[in-house]
Amino acid sequence: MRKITVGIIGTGFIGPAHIEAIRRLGFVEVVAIAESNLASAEKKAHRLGIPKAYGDYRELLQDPDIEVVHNCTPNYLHFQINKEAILAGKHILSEKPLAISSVESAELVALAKSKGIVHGVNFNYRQFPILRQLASMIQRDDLGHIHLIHGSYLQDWLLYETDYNWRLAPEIGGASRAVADIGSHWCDTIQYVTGKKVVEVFADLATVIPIRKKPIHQVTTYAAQGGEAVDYEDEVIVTEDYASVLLRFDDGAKGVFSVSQVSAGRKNKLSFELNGSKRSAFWNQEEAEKLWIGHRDQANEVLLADPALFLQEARSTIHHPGGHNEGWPDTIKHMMLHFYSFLREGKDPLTEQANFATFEDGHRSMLITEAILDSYTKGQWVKVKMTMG
Ligand code: SOE
Repeated sequence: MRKITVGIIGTGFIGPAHIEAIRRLGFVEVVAIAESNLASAEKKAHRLGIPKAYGDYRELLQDPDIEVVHNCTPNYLHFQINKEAILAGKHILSEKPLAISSVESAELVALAKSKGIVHGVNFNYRQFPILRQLASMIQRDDLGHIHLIHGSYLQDWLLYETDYNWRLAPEIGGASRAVADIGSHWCDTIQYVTGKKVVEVFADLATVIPIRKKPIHQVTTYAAQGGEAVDYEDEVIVTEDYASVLLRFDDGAKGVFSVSQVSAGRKNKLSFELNGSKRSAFWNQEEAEKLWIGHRDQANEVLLADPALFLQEARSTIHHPGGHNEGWPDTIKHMMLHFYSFLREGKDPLTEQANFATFEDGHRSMLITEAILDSYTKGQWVKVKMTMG
């Protein structure tokens, strides 16, 4: 069987997670990687068992053996590489944020559509099977009308002043950090599960650690926690460690979420609660196999992820019996499975619904992030623009 061929650009924290997920599919093969220089690309390719290594992503884009490109580079490179990949006729799966501004992301949506390529953004949290189950329950009106949506996304990997990563620097990570990095995931997940859109925001932001000790040499995401020995210099930080955002949804529902990367003990706690006219639901990514369902007139329940307990329409998203829990890497595998099945089945991205986040979702996410920054600057409610590229 001929395999779909892939090139991965960028192999820091997330690139290897893409590679591992792709390898679990069986019908897709990673044939090349590109890094910022040849020596490091060759070293990584050797370690990961990948045949070709490029020291310049443009060489990878010109490789006729590659059909699909994954953009796993730092944020400031997303737009340029996504654009060049589309122009080179490759299908593309990009890391979030899709670009640095909504002007750029709108251009990418329009370009991708004009070339008819398949495009995806790695908003992986919506790929938890139990969230497909919750979305189906909501579609069946099990929760009733959802009035309130609240939650948070908390991490602690930037808690200390000596914690440093390229995401802290606006020229590499973009003007927003915690909101763009993890608030974007929270909003995508909520919108996917409820089917509602965020239309207006009121935000408060804070840089809890205004001066950090920046290592003289670059540190990979999460690597500082491994106790690497490093020399530091002081750097003024302008991107936010924390944000709280009031939300208005398109059907009148209200909500609020907080994000923080300085919350000791919270490793990757994306959680939310939905309060509907019949029931409530609560979910926490760190205990992803459990869905709490709240009642007023009977004992509350906890649904464990199990295909036998899922609604028919959610069953195909879960691949193991109950108790054989799926986690974060599995969501990336599900993302790849949906993306590559779409491609393998020859579906038309212009007319057929994708069951993964596309560039349109990536662009919508950019518009929400920009509205949040704008709201904080102005100290008022700001509407999320509706432009689609
Ligand atoms: C760092 O904050 C990060 O790795 C994000 O960039 C990811 O998207 C998130 O899934 C986990 O945390």
